[in-house]
Amino acid sequence: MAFPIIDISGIDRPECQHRIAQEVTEACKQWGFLLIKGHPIPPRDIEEMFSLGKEFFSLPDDQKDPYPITSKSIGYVGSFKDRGKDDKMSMWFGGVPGALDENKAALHPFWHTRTEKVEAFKHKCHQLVIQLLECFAIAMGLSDRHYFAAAHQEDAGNGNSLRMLMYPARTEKPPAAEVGTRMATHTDSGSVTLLFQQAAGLEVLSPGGGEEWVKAPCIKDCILVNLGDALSFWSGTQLKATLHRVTFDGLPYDQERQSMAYFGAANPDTVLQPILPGRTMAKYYSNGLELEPGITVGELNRMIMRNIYGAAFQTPKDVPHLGATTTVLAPV
Ligand SMILES: O=C(O)CCC(=O)C(=O)O
Repeated sequence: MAFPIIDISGIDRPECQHRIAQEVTEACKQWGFLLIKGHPIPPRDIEEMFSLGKEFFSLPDDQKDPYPITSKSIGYVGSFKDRGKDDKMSMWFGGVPGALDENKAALHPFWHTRTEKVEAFKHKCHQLVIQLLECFAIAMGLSDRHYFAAAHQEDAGNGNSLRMLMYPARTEKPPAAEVGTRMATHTDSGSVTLLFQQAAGLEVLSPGGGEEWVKAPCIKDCILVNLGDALSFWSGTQLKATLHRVTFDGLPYDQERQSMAYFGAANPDTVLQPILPGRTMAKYYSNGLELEPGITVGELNRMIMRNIYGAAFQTPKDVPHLGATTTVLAPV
């Protein structure tokens, strides 16, 4: 089964939309991953974001470390600090439009004059996510093609985040290369992720069954798209959220890789009631956490972020609703 590569040019034109919707949705049913070409995000905007990211990540750690990720999903996470052991750095830009300026204290000064550019890029990503969400509703035959999209307002919460990533090239093999990963195996928690890559290295669990990992292609001017658990659960698993990872085998320690993930999430108060046409659904797990119908997107997102980044994402409200299981979780 070949990795899906789909041309979405014309996605905003009614005469093309149905065909694109069918192709994109079929890929998401089989793989939960696809590459899109002919998308509306200008290459120069993507290049500019990559070059800002590169400049920032090259600053010394002792300058970046004082700005760690906060509960607003804004801030820096250094090498070997993410999921305990991942050899990569990330910079998170979470929140609604304007959140970066409102939370400047959480941002390294490098970003203070660049918040507008980052916000503008996030906005373009959000618009593309909305177009893809409309495709799913059309291809699933829902009577309202805005059914998913209407629940994804850009100004509704912290879930819409841009995360810049840098997997540094090292001169020596780090000790973590024996036991750790570059990016631990996981599924995303939101709805639609747009992944921009400058080099290959991401591995995706093949839909063929078993333990076959496939290297996601990295093709110029294409965006890798994958789905998160909220949308998969909500769709009654018609759409797939697929495990992915970056390993030291797929990306050796002496090779650099830069990527950016835009996580499009539904409004935090969206209640996830799976769409189950005539079926019952098996138990659903998101990175080891069982999801129950009725969970909100905000709760799911906090649960996942708390599991990875700890106390910064703890709120007293989470605990009674989710029950004891949430207090004994191992990091994913
Ligand atoms: O760097 C990559 O390609 C993977 C990013 C990713 O999976 C994530 O940020 O959740």
